[in-house]
Amino acid sequence: MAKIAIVMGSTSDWPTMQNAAVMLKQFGVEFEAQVVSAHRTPNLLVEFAEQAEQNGFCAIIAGAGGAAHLPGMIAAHTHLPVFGCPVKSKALNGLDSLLSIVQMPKGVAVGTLAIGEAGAANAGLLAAQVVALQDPAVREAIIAFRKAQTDTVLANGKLEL
Ligand code: RP5
Repeated sequence: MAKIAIVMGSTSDWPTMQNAAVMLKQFGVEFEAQVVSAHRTPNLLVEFAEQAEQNGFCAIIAGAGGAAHLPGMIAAHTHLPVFGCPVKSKALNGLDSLLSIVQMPKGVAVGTLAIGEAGAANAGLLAAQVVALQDPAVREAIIAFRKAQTDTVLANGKLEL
């Protein structure tokens, strides 16, 4: 089965990025998570991105905060789909992370998710949807998850005082 890579700029991003991992695990999608920093380990970034496909990954989830160059730089070194997760920064609440990730130049694509935990979880969901294109078990798991979510909302949607 194709694996998903989850990379992040720092161990401090893991509480956010583990939401992507939880989502992938829920759908039975294999993943590996590791720290790869655009600024602190630039050579590792290039090595990781260039070897990602031959290492069995079919998509990459990349999360970073502040001057969040990781997703864009990874996308620059691979043709695999890259999903960028803006991690909430202390100084600017993640707006800096979002703008750093989303404003890619034409010709190098990063699919940018929302700031914080919801974005990371949705990156996991999107990556699972990529895997589901080739994997019927993952496809069924995603369809069941979406149905259960809808049923829960419909069952609890009536509000009273
Ligand atoms: C970024 O700087 C990381 O992605 C992290 O969000 C932020 C802060 O990193 P630490 O100083 O907590 O290691 O590169």
